[in-house]
Amino acid sequence: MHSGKTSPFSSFSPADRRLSALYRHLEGSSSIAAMDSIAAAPTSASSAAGASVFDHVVRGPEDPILGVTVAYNKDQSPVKLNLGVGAYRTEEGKPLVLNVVRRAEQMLVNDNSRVKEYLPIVGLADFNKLSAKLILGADSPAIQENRVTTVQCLSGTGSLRVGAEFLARHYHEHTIYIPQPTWGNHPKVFGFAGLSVKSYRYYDPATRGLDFQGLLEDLGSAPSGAIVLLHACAHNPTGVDPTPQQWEQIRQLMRSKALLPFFDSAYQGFASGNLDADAQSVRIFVNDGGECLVAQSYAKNLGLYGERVGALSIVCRTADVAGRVESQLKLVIRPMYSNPPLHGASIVATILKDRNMFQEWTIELKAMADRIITMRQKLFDALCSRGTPGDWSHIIKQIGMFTFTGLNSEQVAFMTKEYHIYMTSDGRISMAGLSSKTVPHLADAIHAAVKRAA
Ligand code: PGU
Repeated sequence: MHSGKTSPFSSFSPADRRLSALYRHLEGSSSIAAMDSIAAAPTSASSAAGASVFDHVVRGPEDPILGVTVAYNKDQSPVKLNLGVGAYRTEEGKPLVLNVVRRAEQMLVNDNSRVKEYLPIVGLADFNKLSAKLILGADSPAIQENRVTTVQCLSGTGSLRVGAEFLARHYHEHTIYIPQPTWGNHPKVFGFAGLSVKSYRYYDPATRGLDFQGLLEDLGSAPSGAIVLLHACAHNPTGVDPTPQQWEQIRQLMRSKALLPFFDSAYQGFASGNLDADAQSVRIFVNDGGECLVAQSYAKNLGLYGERVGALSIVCRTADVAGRVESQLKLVIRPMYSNPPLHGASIVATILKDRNMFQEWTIELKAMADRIITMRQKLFDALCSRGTPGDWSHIIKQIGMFTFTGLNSEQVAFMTKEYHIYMTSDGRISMAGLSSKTVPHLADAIHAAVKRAA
């Protein structure tokens, strides 16, 4: 703790220790002001007529990612462009519902034998089995040996949170290392679950590539048994992934120190366009027989964003352990949301269990990944043709949904104000929100922002 500063949670009950842990993690960072406004202590109970018992509640800040869409929606300009949230758009700038998803939904609606009963606490059995196969591979020894427990959760975020809550209750080491930088919600998801969040070096702004040495050093000096969050592919926000050789080195180091891998797989299929290739990082860890956690999201790769479909798998040493772990996951889930929603998981199960529909999905997925790659090339070419100062080759080297442009928060603010282009203040742009029509506008904005600072 900083001297003389007490946590706003210090006078709270033990039940608020989670907030306190998160406060300590964030203290000294710019997020601390935000945390103060998440939970300010009440001054006095209000009983006077007319006064609200919530008078002490301060307005919280907008979310750094989802808040970009809020600001975008308020802008009246016809040229406005939202490159904030990682959500796929077509060449026409429209949200996309995959054909295969429409087809699955039709089948579900036409099937009058379907009912709306509650799912079990762990969700739809078919969905869970097929999700584990999708990420671990159909021939995974861990699946064949029944050592994997999979529970359906509320998309990627819910899967991470359920995994974090389980670890906070049942794992001996409460420190989780997350990459620097990472998806902005990670520290909050893990901190609110009661884990202590630390970071490991990941991205080198000088090379705009992986700080592999820094990563190895930081994980090498982590306490034995610590949890390590790894982005399975298409690292958010940097678009920088380790090579297969580097993954192997990371695996060796982590296994030698008994560090526990927790994979976040939010973009399987979006990095390379191939579902198996994008799962390789996870599979090399599972194939050595060791244990790990994997959070999967179907938001991006099946375009099921708002349906909130995801899964948490915990790969264990033995089937017996996996059974006991599952029994405890149920105790985490039951008081949180009782059991997960039916519709989205039914769509996914319908597609994954039908050979033709699965095939159709892979084609549509590849088309989305390819369009993003084309946008990278177009933006790169547009900046080259404008002679924009600087090396922009990282735009075509980076992987997945985002480009981490290297633009600073002032340049981003300028682009928003003058060009109505919305993006996160760390300079991340969602390439999936770009189209051939909007590339020139973005290139003009980047060019002006860079020239202005130069
Ligand atoms: N993990 C990573 C690495 C992500 O990028 C995201 C989504 C998630 C998990 C959570 O996705 P679910 O929708 O819960 O499955 N990140 C996007 C979407 C907006 C957001 O922040 O939730 C993004 O723009 O970073």
